[in-house]
Amino acid sequence: IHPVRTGPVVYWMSRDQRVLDNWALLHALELAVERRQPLAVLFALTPHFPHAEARHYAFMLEGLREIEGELRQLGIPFLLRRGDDPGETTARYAAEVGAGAVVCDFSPLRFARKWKERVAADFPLLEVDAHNIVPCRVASPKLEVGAWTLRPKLRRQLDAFLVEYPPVEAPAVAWAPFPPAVDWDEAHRTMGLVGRNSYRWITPGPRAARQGFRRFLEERLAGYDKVRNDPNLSAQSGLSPWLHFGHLSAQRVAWEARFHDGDIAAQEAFLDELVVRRELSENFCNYQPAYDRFEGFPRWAQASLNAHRGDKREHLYDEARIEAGETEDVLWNAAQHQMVRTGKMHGYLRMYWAKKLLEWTPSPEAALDIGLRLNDRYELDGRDPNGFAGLAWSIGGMHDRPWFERPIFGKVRYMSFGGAKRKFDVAALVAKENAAWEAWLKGRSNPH
Ligand code: FAD
Ligand code: FO1
Repeated sequence: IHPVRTGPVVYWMSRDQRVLDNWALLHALELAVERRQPLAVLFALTPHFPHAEARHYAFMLEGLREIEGELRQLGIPFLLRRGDDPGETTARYAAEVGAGAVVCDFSPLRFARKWKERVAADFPLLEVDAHNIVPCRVASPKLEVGAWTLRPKLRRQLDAFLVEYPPVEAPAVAWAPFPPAVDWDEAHRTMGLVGRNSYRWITPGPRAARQGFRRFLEERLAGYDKVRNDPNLSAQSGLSPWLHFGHLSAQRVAWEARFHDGDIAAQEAFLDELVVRRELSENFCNYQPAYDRFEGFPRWAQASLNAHRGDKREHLYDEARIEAGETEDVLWNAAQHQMVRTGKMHGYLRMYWAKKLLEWTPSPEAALDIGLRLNDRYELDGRDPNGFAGLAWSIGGMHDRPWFERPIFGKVRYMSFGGAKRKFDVAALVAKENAAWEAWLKGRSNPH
């Protein structure tokens, strides 16, 4: 670990892509002011982000463009540097400007840790958990078994961390000379991106994220607890893409939702998802090195799935057929098409969708691999700890308890078509999605 040196401060932004409500940026600013140094914000863009597709990059770059503008108003330069390895890119930039310290945000994912090791080898690197309300390592020092073990720990610490953010102020020492503005058209071109954000239902960037959250708070939070599991209703918040890219701070969302007048049961249910479930996913990826493998499942689930490896599978589909959404299960196909078409599958369907993969593939390993690949390729909020935890929950009983033993699943909780029919109007969902899918396919083959 290198002590902070004399030299400019660099905030290496990666996961928390926003100016307001960002503890990592606030810390970098504080350091710069304290040491009478200028501050720059760097984003190290890699074309090799695992499973990221052009439409994810387009969404992200539009958000970054807004961020560059906000920073310029504060007199803070924003640099977009491209390179295969963000750790290398950042170390190179830090050397170029003679950085005294690099501040970065937190991610529990393997590749992000490796990037950081590269920077920390040569520079003082200060990591600030700007993504979680109770910082991941403070919330718990170990892998938690389930929401029931993490929840009381978070409750005890929440009042200390769920606070209002201070404002972001311009640094005292200006960066000179101020670097030229980013050429965003060139950035899109070099990443091979054609056009801008292609999602019709969501606008990228912190401003749209704050507006989207406000609308949810005023119009849809009441009743969330009762209807969030019905995929025919737009009852979920729709915040996950903005939370994933850091356009919106979970702490801001929790702070405002907690003090919003109205439906207490709805508030509690929403905060349980946003705070407990989300931070449980971070805990899983941070403390379970095998967060994307069978070996990361709890021991009872591994043993039980092992005992059922030889069970007969009624249908075995190859990945292409699964990806095309051409199985015998109309609900599953609708869920898959919803994900491919919109980049966001409803939360209830995600569980059903992942569990079916266990029935239709030769092994739990194959189910997990295909599930992660499709989730990350198609979900706008994919490539996130929530995805790793969601798949490990569905296929491997992570954060769940053993259920009654049955074929293939062993003691891992099972979900059936019949169960879905009892919860919501499956026929209506399938009809609606099929119509939307046909229209979408037509639009793709004839864009004009
Ligand atoms: P809301 O219901 O409005 O919830 C608000 C926020 O709470 C979400 O944005 C999210 O941050 C958090 N949250 C809600 N449910 C969960 C949950 N089960 N676990 C952790 N956090 C939760 N979420 C992702 O963000 N990215 C993924 O790639 C992802 N993949 C999943 C895969 C599977 C198989 C499963 C079962 C779940 C997955 N989830 C994932 C979790 C959850 O389904 C989504 O976060 C949620 O549907 C997003 O929609 P929303 O923002 O409208 O949710
Ligand atoms: N972060 C980066 O620092 N550089 C990137 O090039 C980058 C690309 C990217 C693409 C898709 C996506 O979903 C996220 C992306 N991120 C990128 C941000 C990313 O969320 C976090 O750095 C990781 O999730 C770490 O947890």
